[in-house]
Amino acid sequence: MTNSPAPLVLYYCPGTCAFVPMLALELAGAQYTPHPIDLRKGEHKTPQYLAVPPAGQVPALSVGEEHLIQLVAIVDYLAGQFPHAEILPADPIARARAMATLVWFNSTVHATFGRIFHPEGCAPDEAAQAAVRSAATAQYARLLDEIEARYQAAQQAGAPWLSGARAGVLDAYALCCVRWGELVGLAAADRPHLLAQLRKLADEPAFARAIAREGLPLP
Ligand SMILES: N[C@@H](CCC(=O)N[C@@H](CS)C(=O)NCC(=O)O)C(=O)O
Repeated sequence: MTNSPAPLVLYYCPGTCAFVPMLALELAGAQYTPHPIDLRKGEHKTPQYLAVPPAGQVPALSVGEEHLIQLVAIVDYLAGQFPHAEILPADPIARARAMATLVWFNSTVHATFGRIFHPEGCAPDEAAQAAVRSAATAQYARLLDEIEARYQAAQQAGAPWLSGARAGVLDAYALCCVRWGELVGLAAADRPHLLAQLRKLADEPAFARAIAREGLPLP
């Protein structure tokens, strides 16, 4: 076990993108307290939680008295704090490439689900919301192709995982997005290669721990 200088508390909800920093903590062998926040019950909008990370979303990571939000920033913090775990590559170019993929998941693929699950944030009336959801769903279908293509490209370059030789945060984000796709009828079932690869994540010890903690099945 590796000790961080300050106690770490990860605020998460099973099935959300908080799985990505949870995986980073597990890769690091960090001591942390997982603090579940039930989004369906609205626990992320309670005054108690809003007082912790002002955004009212998961993930959030408390580091002693400090509160970090935004998945990319949390992963970057953990990568710096636990260099032995190689949460992000040490080589600057490889790290920049990994960050580019992490940001692509966060700002493009994940953001698409924001419009699928909450079109009311983009359009005032129901017809317009249906159009937003439909367009975003079609966009995710194309992005799912790209996720699969990125796995193929990685494997052609000799790496089994998006994160390289060992499965990591990029693969965790891919898993999250593929799971969300299932919820909107865009399962990866017709992509047997991608599905088989993601199912192998259960054999990776850090993933196995995070998956067990969430209590959710793989796609
Ligand atoms: N940009 C944020 C997005 C976080 C986010 O979208 N979290 C979702 C769960 S995956 C959430 O908390 N949704 C509830 C809400 O926004 O009210 C990040 O990268 O941390």
